[in-house]
Amino acid sequence: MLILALDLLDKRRALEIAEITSEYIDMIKVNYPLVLSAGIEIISELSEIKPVIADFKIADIPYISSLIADIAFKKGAKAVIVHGFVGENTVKSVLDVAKKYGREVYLVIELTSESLILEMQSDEIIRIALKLGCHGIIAPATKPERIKRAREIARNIKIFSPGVGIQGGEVESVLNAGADGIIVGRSIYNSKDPARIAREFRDRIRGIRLGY
Ligand code: NUP
Repeated sequence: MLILALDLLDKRRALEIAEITSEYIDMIKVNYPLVLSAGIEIISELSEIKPVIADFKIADIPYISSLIADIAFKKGAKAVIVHGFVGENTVKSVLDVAKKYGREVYLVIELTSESLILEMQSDEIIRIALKLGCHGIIAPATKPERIKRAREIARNIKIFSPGVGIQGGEVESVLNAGADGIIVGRSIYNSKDPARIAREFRDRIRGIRLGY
């Protein structure tokens, strides 16, 4: 599974990159930079091209978190990303909204960048994801050993990993550690030929899946 992280600020360029890579990607992840500059409607527009994950890293009190998730789902997002460190009540409030819409919730277990406190808590966050029935977790491609550990604890949950490419994560080590999908942004959209790079990532993923 290849997820495009579309962190562009220009709406037209974002839609263009989504279109030209759509053949090779499975989902599009949006984050604050694009949504704050292009407006929330971008979720609906991109959803016409590929399913959208709203990476709002929701980390607020349950009431506010459920409002944020509700807006994302109303605009058509297939999934939202929530910070696991907020604990069960907030995660549950988002899951309740997701159920209403038949959508998905992913928990960040720890960041690709330094995240000292999270590193001490990530096993517990995985347990929350399992206990409450989240659809998956976001685990760092820059720390394949953490993905491996997550896979050991959570056999039946999706693991998506950002941090491949510019941040140093490698497709092979991430997928071999047990991730189901990689999230790639700058390596694709900042390249001279985004469609070709997306296709290359797609082919590498397929190659690993087939054991080449
Ligand atoms: O731990 C995380 N690291 C990370 O980079 C959790 C994330 N959600 N991300 C997101 O993945 C980040 O916000 C960005 O949207 C994308 C990585 O983009 P790039 O480094 O491939 O350009």
